[in-house]
Amino acid sequence: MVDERMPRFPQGFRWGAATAAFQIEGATTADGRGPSIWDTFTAEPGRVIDGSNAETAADSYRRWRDDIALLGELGATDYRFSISWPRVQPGGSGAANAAGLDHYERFVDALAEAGIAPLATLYHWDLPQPLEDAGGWLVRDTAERYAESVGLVLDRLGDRVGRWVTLNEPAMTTLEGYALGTQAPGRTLMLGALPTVHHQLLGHGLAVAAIRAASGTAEVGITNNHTLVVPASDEPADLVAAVAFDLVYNRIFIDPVLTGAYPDLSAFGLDAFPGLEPGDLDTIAAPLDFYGVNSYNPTYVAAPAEGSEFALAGLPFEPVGPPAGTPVTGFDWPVVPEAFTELLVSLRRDYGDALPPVVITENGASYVDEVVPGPDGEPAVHDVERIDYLDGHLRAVAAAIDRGVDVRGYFLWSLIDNFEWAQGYTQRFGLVHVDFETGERTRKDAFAWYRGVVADQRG
Ligand code: IFM
Repeated sequence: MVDERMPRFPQGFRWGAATAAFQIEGATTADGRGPSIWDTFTAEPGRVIDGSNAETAADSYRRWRDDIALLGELGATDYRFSISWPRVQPGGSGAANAAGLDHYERFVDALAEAGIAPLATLYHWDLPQPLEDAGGWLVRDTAERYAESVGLVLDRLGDRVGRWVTLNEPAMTTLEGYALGTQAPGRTLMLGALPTVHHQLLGHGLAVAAIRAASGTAEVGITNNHTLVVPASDEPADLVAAVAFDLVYNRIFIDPVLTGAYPDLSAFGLDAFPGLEPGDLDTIAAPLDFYGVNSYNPTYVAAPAEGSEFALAGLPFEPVGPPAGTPVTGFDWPVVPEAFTELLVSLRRDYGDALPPVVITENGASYVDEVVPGPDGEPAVHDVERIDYLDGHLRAVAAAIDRGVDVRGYFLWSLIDNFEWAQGYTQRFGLVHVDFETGERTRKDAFAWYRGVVADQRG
């Protein structure tokens, strides 16, 4: 158990928690909300491991006051949440849905009353289904439609929200959603998914322009998911495989944003990035106020084993398990806090001054959490492993700051248990346990632990 005092973070460091609309809100048909690709995906048999859907989830569309009260109790300075595109513009084009915007306006106003700063994500995977029917992120028009929806949000909330994240983890949309088909919209296009990289990043650039045009003071960034790529051995084939994996997982999503160029993809037989048109890179590389990093674990990569699904798909790499004895989370993700430090230091090393101040927009761990009677008979969750994970990873952030990385904030994933995409309700990341039958919230021990850290750091 953790006992050493946490190092001091810089003055003004932001302490938050994060969630996403589809994962917590439920109420998928309330107030004119339209269908999203995740409603469609979850309705297809076999897509979600426990056969569940997010029709109720954590019921936060109705219980949002409870969520804000939890944030207040936690002492959080900030809350990262996402705005559901299908609530705001149900068909993905055309007029705004006033009732959807009313909801977020009430929500943001209540956050302000509680003294909590909003960090609003404008796209966290819930693409309106009609846009997917028209080609989804494979087509350029979706970038334009996205920018239009951002304009509708800005018209209503631009005077209330001071910080925006354009996209959450475009890598997952491309790799899991369009290449492997393990997430919505469930396409299995392998390298054919690459245009979705460019169209998402173009949407990001157009959204940045819209935000700049709407406000001279608003701050904007993108959130990418990053993993430290570790070759499985020193064998040249594994080293080459690790470089290739790094390209498609990390670099194609960060290089254009920070350097205005895609990395060389000749290892994948490509001489130009699919979908790229003249002028796009200038739009994509517009200066940002912060760079959002989501990271949970390193990835160990080897050359594809003969006959493996990766080899058969023509991919030059294969992710493999961590070294024996490495602790893992409920998701089987390796717990290696030092890798988090290395990742942050490598971003600073590789991008230098092109890297804006970093905000950790997600980090956390899922475990099997059991509600048990506490000493006073009240329900309790003793999530010792999560506390260890969080403690180690916060210290890893502090170590990166010590080594010169400008990190300005930490958003713990997640405030409450929620719908974990294709894993349904089998993976719990929350500081607060949610009974998905009744909606009842139970603070886990990690909640009190994080509250203590925040109180200590905020003085
Ligand atoms: O739940 C997700 C979140 O939506 C995006 N980042 C990773 C989290 C944990 O898998």
